[in-house]
Amino acid sequence: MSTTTITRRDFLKISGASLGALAVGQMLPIKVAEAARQAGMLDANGNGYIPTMCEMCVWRCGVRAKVKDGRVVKLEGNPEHPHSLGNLCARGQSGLMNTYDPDRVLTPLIRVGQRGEGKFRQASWEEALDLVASNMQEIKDKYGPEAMIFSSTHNLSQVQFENLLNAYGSPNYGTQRSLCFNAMIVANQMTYGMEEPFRNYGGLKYLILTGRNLMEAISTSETSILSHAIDKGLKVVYIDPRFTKTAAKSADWCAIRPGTDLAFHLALLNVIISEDRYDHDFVEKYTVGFDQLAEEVQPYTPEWAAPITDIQADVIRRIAREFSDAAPNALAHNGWRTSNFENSFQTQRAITCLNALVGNWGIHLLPAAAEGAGLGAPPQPPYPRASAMRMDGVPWKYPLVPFKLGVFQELRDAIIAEQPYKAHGWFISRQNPVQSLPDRRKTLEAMSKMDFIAVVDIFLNDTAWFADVVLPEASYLERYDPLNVVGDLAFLRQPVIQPQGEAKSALWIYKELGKRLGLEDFFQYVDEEDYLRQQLAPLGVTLEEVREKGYARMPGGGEEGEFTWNTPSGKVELFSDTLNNAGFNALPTWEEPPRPPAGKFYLLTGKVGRHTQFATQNNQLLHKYQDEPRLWMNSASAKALGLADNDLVKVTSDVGEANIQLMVTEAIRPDCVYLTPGYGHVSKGLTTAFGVGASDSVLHVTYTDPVSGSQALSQTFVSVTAV
Ligand SMILES: Nc1nc2c(c(=O)[nH]1)N[C@H]1C(S)=C(S)[C@@H](COP(=O)(O)OP(=O)(O)OC[C@H]3O[C@@H](n4cnc5c(=O)[nH]c(N)nc54)[C@H](O)[C@@H]3O)O[C@H]1N2
Ligand SMILES: Nc1nc2c(c(=O)[nH]1)N[C@H]1C(S)=C(S)[C@@H](COP(=O)(O)OP(=O)(O)OC[C@H]3O[C@@H](n4cnc5c(=O)[nH]c(N)nc54)[C@H](O)[C@@H]3O)O[C@H]1N2
Ligand code: SF4
Ligand SMILES: [Mo]
Repeated sequence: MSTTTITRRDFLKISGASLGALAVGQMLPIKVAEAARQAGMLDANGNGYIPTMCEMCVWRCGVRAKVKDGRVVKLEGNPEHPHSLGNLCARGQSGLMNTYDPDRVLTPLIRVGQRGEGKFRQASWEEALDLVASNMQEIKDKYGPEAMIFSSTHNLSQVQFENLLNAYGSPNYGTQRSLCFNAMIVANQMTYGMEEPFRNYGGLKYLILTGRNLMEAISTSETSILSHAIDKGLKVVYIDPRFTKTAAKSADWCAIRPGTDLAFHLALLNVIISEDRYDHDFVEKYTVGFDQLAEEVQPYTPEWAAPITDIQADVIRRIAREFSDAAPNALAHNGWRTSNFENSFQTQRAITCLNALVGNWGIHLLPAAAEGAGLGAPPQPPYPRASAMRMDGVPWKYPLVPFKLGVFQELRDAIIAEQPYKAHGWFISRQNPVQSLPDRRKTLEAMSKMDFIAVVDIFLNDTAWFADVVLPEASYLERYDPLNVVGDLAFLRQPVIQPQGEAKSALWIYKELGKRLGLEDFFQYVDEEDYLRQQLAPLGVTLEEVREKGYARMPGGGEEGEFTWNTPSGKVELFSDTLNNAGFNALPTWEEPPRPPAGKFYLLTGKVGRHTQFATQNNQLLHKYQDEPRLWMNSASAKALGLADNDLVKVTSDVGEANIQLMVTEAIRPDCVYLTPGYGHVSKGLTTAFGVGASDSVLHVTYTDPVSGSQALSQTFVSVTAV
């Protein structure tokens, strides 16, 4: 067992019951407390509300944190935040338990046992930072900066993490994007010349959701807008092999065969074109390649698609007609992860074409605002040129994948293969690749090849468990982060309590590492507050003013020019020359997905409303209210296998196996099983989550779409047997 950090009793001593003995407000950051008092947010005893932002998922809803006697006692929604509109989801409300989790890492840790044994000793920041920096410098000197891998998942201080890796000079950067939405982004870029248009639900009458489980896989404002729109009569067609909470709120649920969403959408295109139901005006003025598309989809009739998708031909035809009848108030949602198959990219392309045919641009699809434009930034010199090729194959193997997206799973596999060269170090921040990459065995193998691994997290997560040094970040209620721009507002994350233990902000950690690596010119901010002041400079507001409301208004946009799509033709590209020139299908074309051999099931994954990814299972409140995960199996399949509800079963894929209890249900196709992601943690430093459930990442085989670099999780097939 680990000799980590601080015991539960120590924790209570510093943060819990004994706090009553402290002077009131003593645990509040002094400047924040001063400003809050002056603004009348805190009473004379230091109790009241401080505005900040949630970080329990990427939506970063506005929060009003209720503080009492120097502790956060409740989190409420900030009504002025456009994401939450005054509400917080179950995860957001439970956020204080992440901050007060007895498993928090509160001092830097240095490994003392074997890697993966979980034995660490506490260390000072000085020692831990020196150790990380000297290893990074040694790797750079011996093997070049490319031998150091960096990886992190979307967060507000990521801009400075990227600053560190770019200044250091490594081209090897892994993010969650290729595990998540590469197919959607690259398809949108090919058709529209932008990453993701904004979806406007105002006046929308008909919506097709393809594997976008918005009622559980929450996108705060969109989830609530959708919910209200359904109440007001929006008709939703939901396509998912599983009956989810979104299916329950939809007019139609089509239990599609996994991986065949492309056939369904091609058939919709076929009906709309062959029955002359498309918006001629929009197609002629604003698209290229319609004739080629019309020819391409000719064979894809509903009768052709029915046996492939298991959706009846008359249902497909009805949906196509209803969809086009509702034009332009019809929308095919581009989803994020669609079918989770290698052909998802073509499905995404088909979805973009469908939207063009009903002419919903400018009404239900709008260009998204540029992120963060208008804020100031610390000055810095240009980055050194990274001369080595990227290990993830961008662009030499994946010519259309933007550098920013990358192909993380390929990077991991290249580390194992030591191709095109050998990597020696890995710096991971705010990410849990041991859980989030498919095929855990491979991820652990890649980690075992490293001379050195450093992790920045708030917990000893499953990846930190295998690290040499763990650097503890202050929790989101204890730190500043760079501003977050949402629409025309820039929101502030400010500490509502002092960091516990020795935890520090990521802005501080990266700057300290930069200093030790001789890269101080890239980190020209004195501290977090100075960083924010530099960001706010062009806005003409002071940090003190922003603290009070929790946000600043961005300067009004300039004159809006006429909109054109940023594609080579300046139009919506139904036929894409870019795809053609790169040797890929320029039109959405049928690509047959693999099917499970007899006796095997498709293994489905998908979010649940009360957890975020692999990060919240240790939260004691969320843990209490979320049922322990079981493997969903259709009752007919269970019967055929002689299995009953709650039986312990063994799930076996080509790369791993896991034992888990069965949940017999009608809510899934007979040829599929489903497992909630985020369980089966390996770190014993997560004392609440450890030993609960099983990990689907152990089972997932690594498949990658050659066009977008997206992984394809539903392509993993498993057998299920009684234990
Ligand atoms: N509560 C909560 N909300 C979240 C998150 C979270 O962790 N927790 N994560 C956020 C993130 S990062 C993301 S990317 C989004 C993801 O949100 P979604 O895009 O909705 O993704 P998932 O929940 O992964 O999968 C959605 C559905 O796809 C279905 N599916 C699997 N294979 C197929 C197929 O072949 N065809 C079709 N049509 N459906 C299929 C699954 O059964 C599942 O119900 O959610 C975001 N919101
Ligand atoms: N099997 C399976 N695999 C999947 C998915 C799936 O549905 N099933 N979903 C995919 C998707 S859509 C995505 S986006 C990826 C996500 O994959 P990851 O990005 O790897 O997963 P997260 O769980 O978001 O990792 C976040 C880490 O940040 C830590 N953390 C939380 N708060 C803080 C903080 O304030 N500071 C710091 N430094 N750390 C913090 C948490 O402890 C956690 O270790 O996974 C992908 N992989
Ligand atoms: S959706 Fe929930 S977890 Fe995500 S930021 Fe909003 S309140 Fe927090
Ligand atoms: Mo994601």
